[in-house]
Amino acid sequence: MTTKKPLVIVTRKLPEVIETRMMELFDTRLNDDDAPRGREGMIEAVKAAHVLVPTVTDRIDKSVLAHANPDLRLIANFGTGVDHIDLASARERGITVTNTPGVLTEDTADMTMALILAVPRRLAEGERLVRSGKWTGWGPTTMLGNRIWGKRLGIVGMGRIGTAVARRARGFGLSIHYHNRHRVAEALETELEATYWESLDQTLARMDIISINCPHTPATYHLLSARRLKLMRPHSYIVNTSRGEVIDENALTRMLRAGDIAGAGLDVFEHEPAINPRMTALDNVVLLPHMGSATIEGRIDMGEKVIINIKTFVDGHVPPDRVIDLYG
Ligand code: 8YV
Repeated sequence: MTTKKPLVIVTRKLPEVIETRMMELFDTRLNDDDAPRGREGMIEAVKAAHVLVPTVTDRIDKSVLAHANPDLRLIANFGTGVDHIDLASARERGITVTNTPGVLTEDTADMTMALILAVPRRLAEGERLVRSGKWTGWGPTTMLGNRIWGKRLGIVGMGRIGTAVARRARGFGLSIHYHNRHRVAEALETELEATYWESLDQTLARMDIISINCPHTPATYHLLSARRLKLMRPHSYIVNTSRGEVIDENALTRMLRAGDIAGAGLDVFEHEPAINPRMTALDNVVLLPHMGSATIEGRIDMGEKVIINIKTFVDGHVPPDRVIDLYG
């Protein structure tokens, strides 16, 4: 660091208590109008900052980092996923990257569970019907959805969030199945009465509901490819609160339109905020604007993690949430 108080550039508006604390601790430049900076804005930011605090809406690729100030030493991401940051380029430039794991696990798992309930039970469709004024009253065969209790939930990615989803889902009578790079600890499998599936193809072919809870990495881009999606059974549902890029969204849209799977609950999209208009036209989907972790408590916890990461780093220590580039 060249100055005692490093110049910290924050790309989006954060909760007030976090911004206030940052202003006290660092020479902080905020974004009061909260407009995403875009590529040119990001270039300007990396040219000036000693510490950059970006979010998922900032693309920090090789070409942006090529403009980085040599004193840019830390990218303290406000969020857990770091797929918008070119970790290899950051490493080459000696820039440390940190994230905010753990504090958004429970909130994201809640939203995942909400989608697991909402899609088979047609929650959003029912709400639209009431608001439309076209509801003519109760009927024994109207608005029938599918029972959740007793069905098989297949969790793809049994990390913190996947595990938290499993704990909730058990309370709703779902049986827990999972696919993961590694089998989880036996004690956890026992607690969750979870069945491990080594083959993703087999998982997709045998489940009633699939929940995507793995991160987006080069290895998981389009993990749910057109071929794999076709393995899912026509009565099955898919929920995604991870990253849109994990699913081939066009292939999923085609399958939903054709009735090749029963429905989808999506909080994330491949080209956010753009969404395939064919997807938004469908009734058998529940679509949310990337709000899985959007609670005020969660955002404050995330901000506190960012502050701790910056402070620790500036004080000359290894920050607690340093991201290790597994693909580097
Ligand atoms: C965040 C998320 O809101 O932390 C993540 O990876 O996906 C979200 O829940 C967002 O990414 C903040 O940058």
